[in-house]
Amino acid sequence: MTSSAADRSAAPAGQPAGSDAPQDPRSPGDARAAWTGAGIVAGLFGVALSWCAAAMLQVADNPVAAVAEQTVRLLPGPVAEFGIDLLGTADKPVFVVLILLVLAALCGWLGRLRRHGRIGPLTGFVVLAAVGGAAVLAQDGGWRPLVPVGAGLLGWIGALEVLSDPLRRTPVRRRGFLVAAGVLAVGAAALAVSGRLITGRRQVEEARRLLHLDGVTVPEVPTGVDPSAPVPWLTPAEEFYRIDTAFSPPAIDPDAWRLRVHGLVDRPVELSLADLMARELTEAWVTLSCVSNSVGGDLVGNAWWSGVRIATLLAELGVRPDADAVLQTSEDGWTCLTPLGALTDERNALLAVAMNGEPLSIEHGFPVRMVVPGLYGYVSATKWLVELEVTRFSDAEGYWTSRGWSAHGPVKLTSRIDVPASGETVPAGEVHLAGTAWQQHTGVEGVEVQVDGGGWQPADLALEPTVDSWVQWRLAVDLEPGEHRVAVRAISRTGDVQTGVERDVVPDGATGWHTVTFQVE
Ligand SMILES: Nc1nc2c(c(=O)[nH]1)N[C@H]1C(S)=C(S)[C@@H](COP(=O)(O)O)O[C@H]1N2
Ligand SMILES: [Mo]
Repeated sequence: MTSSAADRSAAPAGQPAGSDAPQDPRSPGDARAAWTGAGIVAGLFGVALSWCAAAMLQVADNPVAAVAEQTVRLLPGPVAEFGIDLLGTADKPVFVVLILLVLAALCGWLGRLRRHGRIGPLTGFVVLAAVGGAAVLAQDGGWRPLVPVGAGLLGWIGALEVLSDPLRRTPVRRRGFLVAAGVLAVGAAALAVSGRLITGRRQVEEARRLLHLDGVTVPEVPTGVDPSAPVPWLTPAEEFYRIDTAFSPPAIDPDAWRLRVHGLVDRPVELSLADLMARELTEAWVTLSCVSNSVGGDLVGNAWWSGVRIATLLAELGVRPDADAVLQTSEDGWTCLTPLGALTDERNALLAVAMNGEPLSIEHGFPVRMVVPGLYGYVSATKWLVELEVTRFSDAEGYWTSRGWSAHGPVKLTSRIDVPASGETVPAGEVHLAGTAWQQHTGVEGVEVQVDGGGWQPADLALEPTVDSWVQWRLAVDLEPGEHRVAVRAISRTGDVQTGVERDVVPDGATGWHTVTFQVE
């Protein structure tokens, strides 16, 4: 073809910087931007390639998710909590975007280094890949998760080679560069989309859809429950709060799932889902709440759970007398330690397979999770459960306990005002106050409301069918126009009055009365 002099005079790639590094004579700023762009596009391409490879190999965590997860693990506890507090349930997407931005910036810089030769960007990419490799190894172990990292590295190097070629010509081949960048960007998007389509999650969604769980019944909301309560009695799975450390929730094939029960027991076992379903099924209303819920917060939900009682199972296996705890491990390596007593007494501590009459959603622990009435989730409610080890508090530690949270996590007596909301304006006359209160497995006996610092008035409670779920309360009060302040407190079935002393969520749950201030006009 028309191989020009310019072609032949193009600097052989890989030569060190110097006179042969071509510059766009019209604008050095343009050239800089083009090299930065080349780095960023190459970066995106490599990330998309690794994500697609991870999906194809059904590796649970792609390298970016693994880096995100490991970074959070390395953060000091209070910093991680501050982040979760600040961002709430959006913490994970925000963090992943942050990591991608840092990566894009680094790749842009490596792109600029490419002007001066291959060694710089090559070293940079290898270092970045090493970070990703270390993160996936810390997650999963085994060689498989390393394949996507390798694919990403090759993607970075290859894409930058392709993009740097037109930029290194004299004169620079703008068109060639733009076409190559466009093709690679579209390729990256296509890889990302196909990764999404073939990810193991889709197959597991399908298996979940086809799964029939014998004996699981749809919830019948108890009569006596307030149907017009501002917060519904039953929390649908899609609205149920979600708290976990997983950047991509484990997608577990229900057929391949096994639960290993071992440790201080006479007869360790390994159970499949079919083994579990062959046992007697227990169903119950249980409210689940998070220790990180601040006063008035919404990290709490009530559901109809179906599952197998852990107490019966443990009794069959023969628990040794020196055991006092059970260490639970999830598919993604999260752990928590539960007092043995809470799993062997009369309460319905469950290996739950269904929530509100449906198999658990992937986000909420499919195929099997724990639900223990009366304990906060961080010490009891393991999702994607794969292992139970009967042990002793002196020999084991859970994920959050090793990060400064209390080893024991009994739920505190809590009440909340759901309407009116703080800052709301309501019409004068009879004002309807309503909310929820809970102390699972102890039960709520009464709820009292205080208006503008006056005396405590008893609220009406909707019938509570079990001590393991929340109660709904309401009270109508006559209020004059102006600003009003309402506080709430609960009284437990054991006669405790909810404390007004304000404490933070760390180490074992917040205390204090929920108070709202609103306008009446
Ligand atoms: N595998 C796993 N299980 C977990 C967690 C986790 O991070 N990983 N978080 C726990 C915490 S702190 C709470 S409050 C509950 C929340 O359950 P949900 O997301 O279904 O509401 O899950 C518990 N189970
Ligand atoms: Mo939690």
